[in-house]
Amino acid sequence: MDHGLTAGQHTLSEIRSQPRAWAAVVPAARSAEAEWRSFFADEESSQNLLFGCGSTFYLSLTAAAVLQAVTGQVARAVPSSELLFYDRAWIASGPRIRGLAISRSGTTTETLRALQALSGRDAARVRLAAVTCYAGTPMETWCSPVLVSPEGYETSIAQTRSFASMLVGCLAIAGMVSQREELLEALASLPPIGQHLLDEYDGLAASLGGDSRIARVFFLGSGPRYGLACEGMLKMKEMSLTNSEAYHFLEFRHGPKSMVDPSTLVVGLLSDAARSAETQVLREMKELGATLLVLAERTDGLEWADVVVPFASGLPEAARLPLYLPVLQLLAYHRAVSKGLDPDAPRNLDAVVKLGD
Ligand code: F1P
Repeated sequence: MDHGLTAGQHTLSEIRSQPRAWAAVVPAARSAEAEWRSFFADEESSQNLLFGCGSTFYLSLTAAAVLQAVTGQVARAVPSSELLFYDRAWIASGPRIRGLAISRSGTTTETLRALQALSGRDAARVRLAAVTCYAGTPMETWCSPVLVSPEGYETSIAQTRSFASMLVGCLAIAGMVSQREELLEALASLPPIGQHLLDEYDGLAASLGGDSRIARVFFLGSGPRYGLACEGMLKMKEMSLTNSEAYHFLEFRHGPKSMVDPSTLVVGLLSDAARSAETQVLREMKELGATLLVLAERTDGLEWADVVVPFASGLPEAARLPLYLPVLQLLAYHRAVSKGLDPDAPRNLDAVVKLGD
């Protein structure tokens, strides 16, 4: 298949322009600071449910982990469809419900139906808000406030700039609700660091992505990084049709490591809190023959890894989360192109899943 120079042009330009979208979403969130603080005001015990589909479910996993960690409020992430079919497994009967729907398009049927179902419960006990990339979508029927990532919109099917900018938006919401000014300031300082990662590590992503010895990829992440590991896995599948899976770091020893051999790439999204336990897992996988790509704030003590991407941001750990994304997205993009695939046209996929009646 020859796609000439145009294969993946939308995807690549969206990946490369994401720092601008990160910059734009922080003031957009802050322009409704009072509304977001009041939405999450904990005058009575409430459960926070964050939901979406595909990428935006994975974003919900990361955002819920951060929201609970910084606010102390209970927050769970759930696929939108689960709220439709198994609501009792996810929703407790006592506390009030705060639902945060996350959807790039604002038109995914399962997410709209989940909003409709939640709004049909005891209205006094349910409040709904949304994070999206488009204004004026059907989600706004049920949600207030709505954070629109001003430059998150995309032509591509696979989410890249949209996902990362909505992540920055969710982190800004967590920062506003917890009144952590240092988190908000750190988010505002992310764009040049993201730009540096895009410029500096594109070649590395191209050489690793073009390595034809690699047959499968595992993404490992703990805490809020697990949702990002899942998103890395999804990009690899959607764009490059590569077998890929995501695990919490130490879960990888409990069975999945049996798949590791010299045709395996293991991508480690290192944390600060669990760094030593996580690096131990990676070292063991190296001994089993895997190639290792490690993303971390610092490079010290990682000399044994094949490739290390250091952030060197000096930012608080929660603010660093978007920095894992550019290299993971470039890796999937370059692997797709090296396999002769067009990342702009993933097999069997539509940008939005719309269901009939
Ligand atoms: C979510 C989503 C994408 C996926 C696919 C279909 O849409 O599932 O994650 O890549 O293209 O849509 P949205 O609700 O966030 O718009």
